Amino acid sequence: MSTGLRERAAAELARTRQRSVGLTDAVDDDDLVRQHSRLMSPLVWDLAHVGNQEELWLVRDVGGREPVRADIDQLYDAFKHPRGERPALPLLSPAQARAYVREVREKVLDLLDTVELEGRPLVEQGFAFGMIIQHEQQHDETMLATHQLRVGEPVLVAEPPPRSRAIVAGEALIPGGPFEMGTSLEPWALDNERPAHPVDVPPFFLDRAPVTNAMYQAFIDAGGYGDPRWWSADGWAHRQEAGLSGPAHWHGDGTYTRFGRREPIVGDEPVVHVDWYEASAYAAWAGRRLPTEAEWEKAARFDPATGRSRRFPWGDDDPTPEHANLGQRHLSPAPAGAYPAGASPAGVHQLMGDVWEWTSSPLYGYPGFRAFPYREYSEVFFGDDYRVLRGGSFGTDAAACRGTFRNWDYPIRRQIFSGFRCARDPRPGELAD
Ligand code: AVJ
Ligand code: FE
Repeated sequence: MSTGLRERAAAELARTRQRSVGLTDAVDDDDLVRQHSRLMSPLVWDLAHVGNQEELWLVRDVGGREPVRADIDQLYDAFKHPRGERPALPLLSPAQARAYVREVREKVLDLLDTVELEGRPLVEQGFAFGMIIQHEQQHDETMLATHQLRVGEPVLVAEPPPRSRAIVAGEALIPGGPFEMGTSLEPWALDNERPAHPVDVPPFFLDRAPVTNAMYQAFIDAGGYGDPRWWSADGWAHRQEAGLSGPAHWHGDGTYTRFGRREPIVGDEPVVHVDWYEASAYAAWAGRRLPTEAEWEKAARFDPATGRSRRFPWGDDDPTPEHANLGQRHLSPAPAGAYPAGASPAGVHQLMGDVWEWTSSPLYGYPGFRAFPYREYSEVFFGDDYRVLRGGSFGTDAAACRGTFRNWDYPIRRQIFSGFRCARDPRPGELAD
């Protein structure tokens, strides 16, 4: 690994830790050890879990060093204890967790300068460091979701998102034909994004912006939550059992609560905190459907000028604040039209950032998938139980998101920053010229 890569890894580790510290220093110790929702861990669990994964992979495996705290591995193994059980475990206290993650990090920075990094797939191009940076960033988004569920005085502050700078409405035609899905080259891509493979995607239309709060309100006003015609059988059963009447955190009077602040709903911002059933019901009501995962990725990556799949809708450059609402710079999605520089060649906006976008697809491995470096990152989740989300949210860091990145959750979940956009097939004769 070159000096450049080592420096980049060190810088990304430091930048990431700053966010973890910000999210955990924002509340007091009582708040850190408390469970704000059965769906979430206490924040102090996330913090020590991040340190434990870093210890397992970087200190012990890559570095070949002695364990820092082998006795706590099972407490922070996400598969040993479901989230609901975590507050009752003999967890490290906030002070102990902070000291633990600092000690692990010191060892990692020490070994990063000197460790042999050739000849092992785990370390080639700094993969293990990239994996651990992304893991911490993923938990930073999880911790942000916990903050959204937390009851109490607001503690997080950020600049408001940029205003709309372009009118973005209607749909774009994505041309039919094969494109390359996934990646074999992106150095820090995770196992489920690999390998690159051709997929034939027939022509389809995709919304140029995510579905907004005003659009979603029209579905509510039209009685969408009371009409089983728009819902699948499972979706309708869940809507009734859970008593859903609108997105999570909406109060039904034109306001919602964001990170402890009750505010008027902004009509042109993408709707967030809807589950897959709600997104699918909206689409059915609108005479549309959710895009498949392959359609979403083709819209986000395919460059018709060259026939090549790029890293992002705007090209191969890493995201900047001009391209996308990522990285917790803002504490909400930005209005449709806020990121003209991030649009795709076909004129599809805000595919990256703002809200995770539900697709119709369940999570499976690509042809030729190989679990790496551990089955529990993604392979154990393959199957029909989960749906794939794409594109990242305002809470997702650029290091943990790209055109190939795949997220997933159960179709009933909406504690994540989940929204959607709609697609449709061409009507008969519509594309004939
Ligand atoms: C890829 C976001 C579904 O948070 O459950 C974190 C990421 N994996 N620690 C999750 C993850 C292990 C994962 N998601
Ligand atoms: Fe984890």
